[in-house]
Amino acid sequence: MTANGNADLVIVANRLPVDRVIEPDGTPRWRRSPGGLVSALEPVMRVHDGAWIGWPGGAQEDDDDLAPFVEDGMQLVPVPLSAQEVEEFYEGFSNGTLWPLYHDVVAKPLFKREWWEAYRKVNQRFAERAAAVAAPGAMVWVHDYQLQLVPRMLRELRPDLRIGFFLHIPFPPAELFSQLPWRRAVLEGLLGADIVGFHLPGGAQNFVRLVRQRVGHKTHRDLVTLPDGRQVRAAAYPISIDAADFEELARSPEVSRRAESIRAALGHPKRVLLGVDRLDYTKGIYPRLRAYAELVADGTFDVEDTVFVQVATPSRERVDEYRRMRDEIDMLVGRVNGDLGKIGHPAISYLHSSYPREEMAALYRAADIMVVTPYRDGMNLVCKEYVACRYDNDGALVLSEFAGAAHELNQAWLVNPYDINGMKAAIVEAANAEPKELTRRMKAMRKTVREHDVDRWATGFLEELDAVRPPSRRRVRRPAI
Ligand code: ADQ
Repeated sequence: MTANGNADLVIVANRLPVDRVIEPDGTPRWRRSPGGLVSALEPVMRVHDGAWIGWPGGAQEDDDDLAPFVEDGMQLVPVPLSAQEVEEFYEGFSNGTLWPLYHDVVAKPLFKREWWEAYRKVNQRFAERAAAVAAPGAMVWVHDYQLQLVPRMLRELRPDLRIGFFLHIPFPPAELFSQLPWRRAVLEGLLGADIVGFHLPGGAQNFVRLVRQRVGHKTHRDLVTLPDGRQVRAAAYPISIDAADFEELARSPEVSRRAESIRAALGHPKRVLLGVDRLDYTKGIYPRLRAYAELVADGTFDVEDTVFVQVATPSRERVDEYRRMRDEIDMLVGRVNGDLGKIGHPAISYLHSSYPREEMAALYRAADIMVVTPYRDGMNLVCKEYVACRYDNDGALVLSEFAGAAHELNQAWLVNPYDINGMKAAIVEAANAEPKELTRRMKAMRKTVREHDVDRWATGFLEELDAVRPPSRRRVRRPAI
């Protein structure tokens, strides 16, 4: 179907929606890794005869056979990375430079010239694969901070395409972005797209302002006009979850039973607080647990009837900053439980595991208060998942005002994660809220999450991209893959 360059819709993302696993006998196999993005895009991919281009994970040797293949009706095109590219493009420039820079410099970004070279080289490889599989005039949707140069590189190869880009993390203000030695190249990379999407209007405004200041193009509101007359639109498309699906899962008898057994295993506490995050320094896990520990230490909460369950899945463990942060949190939890826990009643139940969706839904059902306190987060889907699972309109959400989701879920108890006393006060208020108050807030948040689901996000973006006038189909160069 699409191996000859016939895909009408091409998704270009850092990762493929499958992982390459090696069987005990040494045979490689593909295992589906369904995430929100793939389930949202799957239906449109089928309608459009779609292809998905991405890194299959791991480091590939030159002789690894990574030919395109078809999985569940989707053409999957692996982009291999060498061990050095994983280190320099992925762990280095993507996660050691861009991730901290785009998240308020919560950690210090490292600017290394060899990382930038690897980033350019890998982005070029992604662009070439996309150019090879896209049909004439196709829509190509490029995702996230690892691939910001792809839109321009792709347009140079295939000016006939309609190209969209979506950034899943915040786009920083000019004062921070301007630190990047390669700032102009990144802005020009993004300007290769017809539509550049962000979670929030603020991200789009930061981008347009930077383009005006640093590239010198004309801008008007959300539109950039390039010297050749082409226009680029920068706008907000807040991502979401499959709310109906999560709710259905939460209502299932298995999940209800599992939620009860989680509470039983915790000793039938009066109150369960929950945090669920990738172990990342942007997520504000440390100040949240400190705030909670202070509430236990001063007697506001008693470990005999209250527990904080913190699920923190390790990620990016080869990046120094992540290893350091994991050690710090591990130490804090050890100290808090040592000082404040009682036999059979830890103050914090701390878990590094990754769970299937059913277990996540059961955890959300088991929790009275969900505490989501990132220092900065593009959107944050965990809080939306919690809301989707609270079909009884109960449960409280304590949410950082620096998560993109705070713009939609403003009935949550909004907190500043840098203000420990403020966080403590909000947690206590949420814990003591009247059922009527909880219902009022949760009902409003549930309406938002139901009405703005991930399907609306994906189709909304693609409809606008589809409406972009296809450029002339001159100079179609399609390199072989
Ligand atoms: P993330 O930083 O990964 O995403 P988030 O939006 O919260 O953050 O998504 C995490 C996802 O992983 C959720 O669907 C959650 O259920 C799941 N998850 C977390 N811990 C888990 C565990 N232990 N087991 C199983 N599943 C777990 C980036 C940006 C966000 C943005 C998203 C989407 O940083 O700001 O919302 O992309 O654009």
